[in-house]
Amino acid sequence: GEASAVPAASKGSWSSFLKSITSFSGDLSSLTAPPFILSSTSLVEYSSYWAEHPSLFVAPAHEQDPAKRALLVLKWFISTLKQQYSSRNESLGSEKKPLNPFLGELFLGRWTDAAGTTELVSEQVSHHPPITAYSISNKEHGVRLQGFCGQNAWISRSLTINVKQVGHAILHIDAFDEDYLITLPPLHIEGLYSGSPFVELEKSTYIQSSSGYTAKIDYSGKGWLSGKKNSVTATLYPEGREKEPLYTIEGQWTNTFIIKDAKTKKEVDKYDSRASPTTPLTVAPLEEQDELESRRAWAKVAKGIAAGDMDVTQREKTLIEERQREMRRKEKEQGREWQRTFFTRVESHAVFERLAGKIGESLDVDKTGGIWMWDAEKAAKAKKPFGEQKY
Ligand code: HCR
Repeated sequence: GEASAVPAASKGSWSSFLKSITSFSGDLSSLTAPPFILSSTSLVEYSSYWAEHPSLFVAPAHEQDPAKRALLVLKWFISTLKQQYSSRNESLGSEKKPLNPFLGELFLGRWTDAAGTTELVSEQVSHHPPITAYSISNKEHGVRLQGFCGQNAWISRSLTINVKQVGHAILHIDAFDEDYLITLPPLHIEGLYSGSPFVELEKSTYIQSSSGYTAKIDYSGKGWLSGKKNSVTATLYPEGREKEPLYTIEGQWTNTFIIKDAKTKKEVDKYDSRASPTTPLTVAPLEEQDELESRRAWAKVAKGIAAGDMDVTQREKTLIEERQREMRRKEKEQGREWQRTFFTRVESHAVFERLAGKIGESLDVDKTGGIWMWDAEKAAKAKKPFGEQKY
């Protein structure tokens, strides 16, 4: 069979883990995985994957032609996939199980580079179901991304974890007062048997712009159409005219993809992830962080994981969980709800509704605990990252 990446001492716990998940379905955070597959990074940090190339993120704001602008949005989106879905394989050797964020957990930071300052605010807005909301903005270029997401999972017989993402993201470009609704790809986790899990994307997603363009992105892996892992193809077309594409994209989201003019079949642009280093995110030093900030809150757990000390890890995790349970109990008793720092639950979302209809997308508020919107008033009251105030 496959070569195993499971450390000798963990073979037993890995096979009982595999046995335990065969009947699993629902909330992935409830899985208890063996220590060697645990990551010390909280899921609330994953929102940062959207903008590790700030220059690609802001580029559409400077394109006058609306079709080319939509193409730049599509190019940026595909460039984020490698960060989102395969960066842990590169940095940690395989996909790992992230820490399960507590309600109210924050991850704040900024990228400073040629694109100026791009700010990240990520907040765990719901615990049951687990939902993360985020806002990423670059004021100088007038670009912001807002969204929220959660995951529903089930295991298939071949020991594959299937994950459906719930939620969406909306990119807004001030200069053109334009919105782009971005849907999130279904994925599955392969390599569980050999203890080296990795993500493959599947099916398709859309980017629908308020300016009348639709991008359809198709994902496939090894053994499928192209036979290559992490394959992606996409077309950009005027809304409602899928058969008349303006641009096509083909390649692998983990390394290169080529953009062609659909009529002339000539290459107009390409992207090579290996030639596009990411800008590191700056996060405040632990001692300056608020208690709700992820790395500060999980510091002791992270230390336990790094040291391979499961007693410390478990003890510190339990402390956080018990404190959370106590807070929920008090809130219930007093008939109030935890106040989110940056986001608010709303009844409807006009931009989403306007664009979603065009691509057959709908909101499933049961699965996302509501519709989560950036709340400018709350944000103004919240402290800012770095400088005199904390966040
Ligand atoms: C499924 C996953 C947690 C969720 C991660 C999400 C969907 C989160 C939102 C990001 O924008 C994109 C994203 C990327 C990740 O690939 C995806 C994770 C992959 C694995 C992880 C599981 C909870 C881990 C299961 C445990 C196994 C490895 C033993």
